[in-house]
Amino acid sequence: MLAGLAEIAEVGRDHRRGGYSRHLWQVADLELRSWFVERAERLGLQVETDRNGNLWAWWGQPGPDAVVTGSHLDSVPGGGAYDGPLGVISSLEAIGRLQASGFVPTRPCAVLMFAEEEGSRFGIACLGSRLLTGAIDADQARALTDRDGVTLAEAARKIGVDPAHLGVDLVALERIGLFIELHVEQGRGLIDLDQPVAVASSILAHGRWRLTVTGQGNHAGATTMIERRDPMVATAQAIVGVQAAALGRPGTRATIGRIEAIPGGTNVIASSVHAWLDARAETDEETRLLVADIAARAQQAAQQNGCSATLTEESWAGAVQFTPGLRERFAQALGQVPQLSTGAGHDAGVLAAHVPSAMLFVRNPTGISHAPEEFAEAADCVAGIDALELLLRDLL
Ligand code: HGY
Ligand code: MN
Ligand code: MN
Ligand code: MN
Repeated sequence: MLAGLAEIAEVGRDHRRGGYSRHLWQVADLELRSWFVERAERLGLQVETDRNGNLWAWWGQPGPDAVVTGSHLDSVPGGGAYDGPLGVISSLEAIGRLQASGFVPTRPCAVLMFAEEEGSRFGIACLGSRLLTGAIDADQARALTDRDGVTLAEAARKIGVDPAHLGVDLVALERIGLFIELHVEQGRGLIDLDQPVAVASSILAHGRWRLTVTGQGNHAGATTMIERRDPMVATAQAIVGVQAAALGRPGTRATIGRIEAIPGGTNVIASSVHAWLDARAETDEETRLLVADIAARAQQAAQQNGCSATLTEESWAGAVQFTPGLRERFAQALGQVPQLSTGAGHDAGVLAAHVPSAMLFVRNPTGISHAPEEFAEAADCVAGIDALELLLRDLL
């Protein structure tokens, strides 16, 4: 295992779910941030926090036209050890190697650690990069709430980030000449190709929606089965519809990974149910059609049970094609490296609309991600760092 991964191996371990739960500005995330600062300072890098809580570790003077590399340290609930941290650690390792070899960069360089990439606390993935680039409105972001009802503004203030300053940060953004994110692969692409490393070609369009099904809260014992308007049953049928809609549209993906019954009592027929939908497809259009299909099926399921349903968009990220010039340059510098599309979202995808961006993927032999089984062999992690170091040498 990489030394950096071993150093943080106990931070945010989730003994109930398995794996790691590292969520924005909560105990584990704050510990990881301190670790990042300490690790970067050991390399002589200057660390700063931008107005959105993203951390930048500068090798030399900040910007302009900097080569920026990095990823995130937060996780999904019960996530793996590699999604995010592998990119941050590989970036620090690659810079350490360049320094040790006496390499002198001709342009500025930074390691960037993005806040709330998974959206596990406030519901919107890539929140740090969306705020940085203005892809999310600052007022909308400030009002986001976590599961305990704490707003992003309150959480920011608590750890010393001024909520009034959250939002698009052109000064920070304009320092980035190009961005590279190394990431563990989250599917089976590199297993099938029998290769340790790939360059990313594209990211599927994806978004999150909230399905709210409303019925009539009532007593579980006193209400006959015929009398009920049970939103839990309607939601169960709607979820079967989610699967049917995606299966009927080849290449699309749709998931309900989280539901909440209100009020949530064993002997209470729920009054309403929230179910969060994650939907993805090759193109924006296909994703929209998939979601419209799901919405129609949910309406039907609600009606059959005397309930009503609404499907509300919570976030959206259009399909991304990574900067072709950069991809070609990387493919040339790295030799016979494959190019791979991904179904997972990334901060590099958000940045790609503003600055040349690229990604490297490292093989995941389990093909499983967002779960404790996510893995990368040490030799493949080293191959990833080798590739990143080579690219930094080329670009710096
Ligand atoms: O959900 C995603 O695609 C990513 O891992 N944030
Ligand atoms: Mn992830
Ligand atoms: Mn990630
Ligand atoms: Mn009672």
